[in-house]
Amino acid sequence: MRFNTLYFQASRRFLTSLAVPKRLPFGVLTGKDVGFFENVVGKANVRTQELDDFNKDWMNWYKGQSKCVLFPSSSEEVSAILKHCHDNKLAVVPQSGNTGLVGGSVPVYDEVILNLRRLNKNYSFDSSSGILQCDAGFILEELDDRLRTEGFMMPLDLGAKGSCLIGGNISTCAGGIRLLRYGNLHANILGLRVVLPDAKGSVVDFGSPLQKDNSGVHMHHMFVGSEGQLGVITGASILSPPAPTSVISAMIGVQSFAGCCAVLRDARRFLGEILSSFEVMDAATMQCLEENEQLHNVLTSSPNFSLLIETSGSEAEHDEAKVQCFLEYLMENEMATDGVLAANKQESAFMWKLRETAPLSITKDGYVYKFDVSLPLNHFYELSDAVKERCGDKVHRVVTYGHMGDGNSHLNITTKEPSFEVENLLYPFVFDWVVAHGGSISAEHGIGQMKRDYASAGKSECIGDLARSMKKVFDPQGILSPYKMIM
Ligand code: FAD
Ligand code: 2HG
Ligand code: ZN
Repeated sequence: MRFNTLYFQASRRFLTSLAVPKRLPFGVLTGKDVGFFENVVGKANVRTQELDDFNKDWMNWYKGQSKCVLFPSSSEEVSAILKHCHDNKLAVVPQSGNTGLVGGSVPVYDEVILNLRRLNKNYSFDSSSGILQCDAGFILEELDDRLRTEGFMMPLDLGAKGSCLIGGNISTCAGGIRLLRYGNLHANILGLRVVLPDAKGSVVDFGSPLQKDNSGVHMHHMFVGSEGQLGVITGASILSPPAPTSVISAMIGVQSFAGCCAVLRDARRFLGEILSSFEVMDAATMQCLEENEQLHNVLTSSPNFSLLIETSGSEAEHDEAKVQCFLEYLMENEMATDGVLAANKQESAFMWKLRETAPLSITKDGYVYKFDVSLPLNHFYELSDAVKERCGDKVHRVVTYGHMGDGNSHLNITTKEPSFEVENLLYPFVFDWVVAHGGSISAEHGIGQMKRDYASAGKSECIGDLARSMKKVFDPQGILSPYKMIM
């Protein structure tokens, strides 16, 4: 089997006006390579046909042309594969649940896809220390379910929890809806097993399964959020918090964004350590949920902003009294148009269904321009207003929801069809605006293919130079996930 290099052409439906980097002089997969891979992982775990699901991303924006997906089940197998790819200069893209939203998990050209979903054998948990050690291919929800049987939980939660894998979460430094309380993954990852794409396919344990370890440079943190640019994560030691025994959800209607900021300030004051989520959905989000999903707001005052808050604690009566008192304070001080406290798990689940269905509901409009930005709170919603003014009736909807408690806005602009005009209105306008207002162009989804051209926005040249030097150290042939975050 031999595939012609000239044939390869990157294909994407997103940001079509941006240039795609040329295919680099990597090797081209041969029958000999496929035979080698079959020897390493077994014939059944090498796939060379019907690869669309692996070549395409979740949003259906990017489509690579890989001719081969590998399903290793151990670090040793990953090591043998990466050593072979190093020696033959074959480019590789690590893939976990393929739920990423920036085109990072799919090939740009014909990279070999290293799918890690079979890497899910080793699992151990110490319920005294709360330290979990597991392979990187476990589904996030499965880990959470397992830990709950011992009174613990995963420190992160996100809408894609039923499909994403912990290795993918670590590689993207995924945020989600609990970050406000438990911190981002840098706070919870104690150690990582990583396989390097070097001449030995080195298997290295960075950090350790210990709470405290200052015996060297904390190199494991470099792999958290580095999107598979430096090595393939095959195992992790994670500090898991005890699961709360009392969880309370409530929704609060607010008329202005400044009012939402005041509610957040007072939520921190009233609810203190038990506040675990603070999410926002604007009126356009609610309208989209109604029109596209027939899901109706539990708040009846048709507010401009619907806030979803959650507390996680260990004393139900005490927590309920706190939340009740907080809601009464908001109403007495006319800070909220209305508020609803979930009376049971079903009501709470419905509130979260509203929030978690938002990313799906917008896709039903036709086409979505997606932004995931961090902004200081005083500029958080100003951006949405600026985009509304700029795009006017050229777009179908400007929808804003997100993790307001973390300063993370998910600004989504929908159109019926992809439009060059809208693309040119949004890019680079939004990124320039965000940088000029002290924000970050990627709060939690990463850079991938989507933001490659903007990755250096607001950063000094030195940072880019250092990142490229670092990549050379870990990935001397540059075979791991080329054309993405580090260019
Ligand atoms: P993939 O998409 O397969 O990969 C992501 C990146 O990591 C790619 O660059 C890939 O090459 C690399 N990679 C994967 N595995 C490894 C590995 N083992 N070693 C090295 N590199 C690797 N994200 C959030 O942060 N917060 C949210 O609230 C959130 N909600 C979402 C809701 C929905 C409905 C969807 C579809 C996505 C959401 N996401 C969210 C985005 C996505 O789920 C996260 O980025 C997630 O962490 C990706 O995990 P994954 O297993 O799907 O990884
Ligand atoms: C969320 O918080 C995800 O729901 C997806 O990060 C965000 O749809 C989005 O833009
Ligand atoms: Zn999010």
